[in-house]
Formats: sequence, C-alpha cells, structure tokens
Amino acid sequence: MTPDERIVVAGAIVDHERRMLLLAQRRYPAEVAGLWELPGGKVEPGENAEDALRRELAEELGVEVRVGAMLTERVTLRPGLTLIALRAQIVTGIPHAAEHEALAWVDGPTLADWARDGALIPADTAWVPELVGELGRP
Ligand code: DCP
Repeated sequence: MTPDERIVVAGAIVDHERRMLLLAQRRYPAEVAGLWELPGGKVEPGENAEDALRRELAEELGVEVRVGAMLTERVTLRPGLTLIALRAQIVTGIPHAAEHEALAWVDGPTLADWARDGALIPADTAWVPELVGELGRP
C-alpha cells in the first residue's frame, strides 16, 4: 500500500439477532443518488479503520457501535481508493438518517432482491453473498 492510498470503510451493521442489516440511501453524487449502501466514509490520516467507522457512524446515524471483523471482499473504487467493510453492532442510540435520504433494515432475502434489482451502490454488491450467507444464521 502506498502512503497516499486511502481507505473508505463501511459498516455492515446487524441487529442483535444478526437477522437484519442496516442500509442507507445516498443523496449524492448524482450517479449513485437514491441507491443504498453500507454507511461509512473515508479513513482520515492518523486514524485506523475501526476509529474512522465509529466516527462516521456517529456523524451519519447518531449511534455508537461495537466494531467487529472485516468482510472478505476489498473493492478498488479507483486507483488509490479502496473500500472495505467491518461488521458492527449498535451499542447506543437509534439510527436516524442525518446525512442519508433514508435508512432501512433488510433481511437476507431482501438484501439479495435489492442487489439483483440494482438498488445497491455497485461497489457494495461485492459483500452481498457473504452477508446473505450470514444473516439469520444461529
Ligand atoms: N462508497 C461506496 N460504498 C460505501 C461507502 C462509500 O462505494 N458503502 C464510495 C462512495 C464514494 C466514496 O466511497 O465514492 C466515499 O464515500 P463517502 O462520500 O461516503 O465518504 P466521505 O463522506 O468520507 O467522503 P467525502 O469526504 O469525499 O465526501
């Protein structure tokens, strides 16, 4: 990884039963406005991915999260910008859309449907098989 490599970290936030995943609907830019994503944002210099995710989710959703393990897929958004996802669960707060158009909790079959119907940000479809396989597992 070069020094100017930037990471975008997204949160795969699941409920306490690990049955539902939280998706957030983007407002901007125009190419992806209206599409759904795992909420997150860029890791700032001097920050690690876990801290960046906690900061972004506090800003965007108003929640405090416990951060878990990384999902397998890493996506190159463009040269020098890589997207990763970390599992997360809400510890404090009820998520609200401070920066997004809307939020939705979806179960595995719904996530698969939305992905098939093109409702997700293209990059985030990389995580769908892994998430669909995990949601609802005891
Ligand atoms: N992105 C993505 N999937 C996600 C989250 C982000 O493909 N689940 C992409 C969209 C953008 C880039 O990552 O191209 C940066 O995301 P954000 O705009 O959400 O992050 P920031 O708000 O930190 O970036 P900026 O400061 O540029 O607005």
